[in-house]
Amino acid sequence: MTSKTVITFGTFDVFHVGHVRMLNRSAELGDRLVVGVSSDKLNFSKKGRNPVFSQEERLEIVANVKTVDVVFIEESLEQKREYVLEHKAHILVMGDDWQGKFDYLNDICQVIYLPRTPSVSTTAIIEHIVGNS
Ligand code: C2G
Repeated sequence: MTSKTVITFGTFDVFHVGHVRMLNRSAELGDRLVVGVSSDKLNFSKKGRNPVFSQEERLEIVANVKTVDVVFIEESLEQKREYVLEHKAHILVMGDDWQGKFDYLNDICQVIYLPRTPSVSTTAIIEHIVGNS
């Protein structure tokens, strides 16, 4: 039996339980989990604000999750095909907020969207802290 590599992507800023569950559920789908952590620049271009934690800090946090085998910095959303090929991934996992967006990669890997953990988000955590300060 050949071993299966799973790849997933995210910013993982202000790391929370929704993040760790997504990583663990992704890992269960294969034998090796590779994670692309969005660069600060990519995050700024998507969300219009800098992440709370720098890309080096976010990379270090994700690398220390038990189920994660390999981490790298994701520089651009458009490079998904290169990343999948470079890491020889069999399965691409994304949260279901990206439903359908990466189906075009079906020719090189299986594309799976997993449901997000409800009621937890980096934005809500930041708002909570600000509101209570
Ligand atoms: N997540 C989750 N439940 C939440 C919040 C996040 O399952 N309540 C998942 C997301 O679906 C994603 C991962 O945790 O799979 C990381 O979340 P984000 O950092 O919000 O990811 P995002 O900024 O959407 O980055 O190439 C795409 C980007 O890198 C994705």
